Amino acid sequence: MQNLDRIVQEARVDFSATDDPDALEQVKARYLGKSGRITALLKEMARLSPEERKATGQTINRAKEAIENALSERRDALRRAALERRLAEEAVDVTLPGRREVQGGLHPVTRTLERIEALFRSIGFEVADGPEIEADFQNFTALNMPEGHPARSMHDTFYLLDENGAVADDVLLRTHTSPIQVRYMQAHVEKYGALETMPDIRIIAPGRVYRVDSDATHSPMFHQVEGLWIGANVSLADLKGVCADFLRRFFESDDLKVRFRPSFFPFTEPSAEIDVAFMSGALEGRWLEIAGCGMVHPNVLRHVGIDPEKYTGFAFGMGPDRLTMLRYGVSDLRLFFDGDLRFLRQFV
Ligand code: 2U9
Repeated sequence: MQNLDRIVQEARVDFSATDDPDALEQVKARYLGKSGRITALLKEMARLSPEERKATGQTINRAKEAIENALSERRDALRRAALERRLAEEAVDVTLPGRREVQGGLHPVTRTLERIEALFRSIGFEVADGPEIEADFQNFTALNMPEGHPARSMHDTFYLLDENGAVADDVLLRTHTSPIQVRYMQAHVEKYGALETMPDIRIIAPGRVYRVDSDATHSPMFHQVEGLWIGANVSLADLKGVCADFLRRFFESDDLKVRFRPSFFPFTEPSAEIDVAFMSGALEGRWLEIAGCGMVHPNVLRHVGIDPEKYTGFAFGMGPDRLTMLRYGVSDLRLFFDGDLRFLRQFV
């Protein structure tokens, strides 16, 4: 069957000339499909005698098998070639150096804030929060700083513009975290004011504050943590105990010297500065001003609707930026806020 050998030979040539698997299936149809050449030969066998049909059938089937084998070899060859192409394309150079995981870390001031919060939580204080854009009442008036008070001047305070672009003198960036406590006290009075007695207020108020001030020890944005304890019998002795105990735990120094030096703040009376002295280390024996404190002024209590004849309380305030400078020996406050990673990475 000369003719059949030629067909098989042609199929082999056609298969090897085809590089695409889909096209290969179409080439296959030309030989083995419904109207393919082999199928046509098988159909023609109807005209043969039974003896001829048997012999011819065997020969055609051998040719068909040969074509099927050639087809499956070509399919395998194309599959292997595709796989090899993919492997070459997706090759990974395992000798390249790995990409290092970038190690992040908390900002040193955040660490100080978290430490302060944990220490106060451990003695039953709640951590309160509030808006950085404040109203005049909560930032100044309620804190016994009435109109005309120097702290309200535009030299000291960032005011915001109203919708006409004019300075809105009743909207400002909070200059201390005290308005957090004012708002907390107002909400507390709202909640318990109608009762015979109200539960104690025991909170700290950490956060960012803003003043028009900038040099090595002042930044226009800085942090404060203030604290407040209001109750029926809260005294100056409680103030001294809580503050001294906190400072000894914060600086991890049982023999830290703590002294209270009379001072003045509009929102407390009496008021005091708190100084500490370390008994060892680079700053040994030097008194450092570390915080301010006092008994909450009766006017402040009245402003939020608390009767100063029934309740008293103490407040304190400190600068966590300065505490961080002391703890890590940093001399310029601005380094904390420049975002220079060479500086910040030292604390990771
Ligand atoms: C209310 C009543 C009183 C908070 C207080 C200070 C004293 C104080 C400074 C320390 C360094 C601010 O961070 S600093 O610059 N603060 O000296 N702060 S008493 O008094 C309050 C707060 C809220 C309702």
